[in-house]
Amino acid sequence: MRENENMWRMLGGSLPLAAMVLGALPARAQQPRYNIVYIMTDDHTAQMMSCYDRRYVETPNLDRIANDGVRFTRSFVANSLSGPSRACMLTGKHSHKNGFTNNEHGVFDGTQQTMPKLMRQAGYQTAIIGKWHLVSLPTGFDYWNIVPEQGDYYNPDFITMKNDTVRETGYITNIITDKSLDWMEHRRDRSRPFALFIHHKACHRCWLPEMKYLTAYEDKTFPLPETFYDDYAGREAAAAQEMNVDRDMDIIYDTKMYLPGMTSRLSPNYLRMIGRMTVAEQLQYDAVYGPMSRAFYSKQPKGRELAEFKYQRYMRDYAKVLKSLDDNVGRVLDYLRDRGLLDSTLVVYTSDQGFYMGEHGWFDKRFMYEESLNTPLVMRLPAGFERRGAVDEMVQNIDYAPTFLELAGAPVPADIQGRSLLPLLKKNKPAKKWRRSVYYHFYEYPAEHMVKRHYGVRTDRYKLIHFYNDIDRWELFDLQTDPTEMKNIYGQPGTEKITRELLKELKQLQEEYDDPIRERFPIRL
Ligand code: SGN
Ligand code: CA
Repeated sequence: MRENENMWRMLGGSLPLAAMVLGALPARAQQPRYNIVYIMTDDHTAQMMSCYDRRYVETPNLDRIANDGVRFTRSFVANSLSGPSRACMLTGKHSHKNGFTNNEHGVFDGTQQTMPKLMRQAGYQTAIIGKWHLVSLPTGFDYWNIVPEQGDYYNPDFITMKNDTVRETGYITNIITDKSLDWMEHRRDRSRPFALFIHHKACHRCWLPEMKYLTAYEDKTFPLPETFYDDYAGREAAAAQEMNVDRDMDIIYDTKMYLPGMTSRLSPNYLRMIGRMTVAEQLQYDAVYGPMSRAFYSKQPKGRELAEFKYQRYMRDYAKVLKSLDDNVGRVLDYLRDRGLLDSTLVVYTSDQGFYMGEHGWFDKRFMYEESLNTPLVMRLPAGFERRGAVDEMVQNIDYAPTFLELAGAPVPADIQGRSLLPLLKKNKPAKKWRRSVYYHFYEYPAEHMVKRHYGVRTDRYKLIHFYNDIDRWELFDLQTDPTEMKNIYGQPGTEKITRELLKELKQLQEEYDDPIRERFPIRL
């Protein structure tokens, strides 16, 4: 490991010392060259991460990142869906600018400017391993090895840079990590800094566990969220969705209650996915889910009993998948520690969006409500960055691109819409000047889960949302008095002033980000 980390360690990881010693080197070498390890999961939500929420699970390795570094408490996405979120991250731009507004009809235009391309121009090596989900093949990476579409949990296929599809043996979270460690250890050029993007499938639907965790959490009963039996009063779009744990979870596909010969709407997907297991794996799997299924069908629970049964199954399976993920994040941290790379590396852990764990009765994401507007974000900072603990400034996934570019010493093009987070991270105190609101726009409708199109603004205390297309409804929430967003106060007496202020803010954001939707729904103040 004779490489830049040794230079960094020689300098004691100290910025002033590094600057002094590097003074004699050419311009680009004068800035310490930090590596970036960006780990992104799929559908992992802050409620299921113990450094954010202690009610449900323990995630000791994810918490290591937060404990040694920072934990963002107001970390948002721009469009709560996989492909769009990934496109925002890669470009630093909102969906209407990067062109990938929804999973169903989107094809990412890989000829556009992206952060990995700019990192390469700045001398970085770039690699991405795991879920990609942007339809076109990756551009801007020196190395990539991705899973087709959503990928598979068991013995998954990977697409290679030669565009071959290769079936691998094992559980996807382990394989993605093996490949990532292998790239860092054997495949990269150690004379140059790197940016490695580790993109997991975990914990996407339908939450299929690794063999060694098949029985984990089976003796745990998870508390029901207080909004589980939400009646959606005053929130018409919330009432129209199809992502209700009770009504919309498929008993075979989602909760895995299957006996041979049974069918359901999504059972073909389920049989295809579990059909990838080896015979030995299938026997192990059936030994756990078989007896559970027989007990379920002999009992035939109904009404609330069935709803809560589905909720428990959902929580348990999701938590099992998360256990493998947490182990594998630990492997990456251990590798960086053992190779002496931690002081020269920014480690980022996030998800493509948050998720509902039964809140409002839901699974899935999409809505601008808190659980899915939020996404977990923790970072372990390289030497020279002093911020620690909770970071309460509002950040968004369009900010990652400019952050990484600034860290690489590369210019941040003016058309990037996000803001570098480095000013928040340098000193151990809140930033003096920061953004006061974030903009959100969701497009995928009509589509699976039937969440209507909407855009909106969130400030520190309030949220204003406009649902449009085949509906025209506004929602306003006071997050201070109503953190679970059960009371839409839009149009209520006494809200005139705050509504006007939020409309002004929304108008300003739509202008700043140049969202063409403002021509269709001009805001007149
Ligand atoms: C699949 C899932 C949906 C999920 C989307 C998008 N259905 O279509 O439940 O909302 O992915 O998820 S499934 O029957 O195929 O499991 S995303 O994270 O990729 O955006
Ligand atoms: Ca996702």
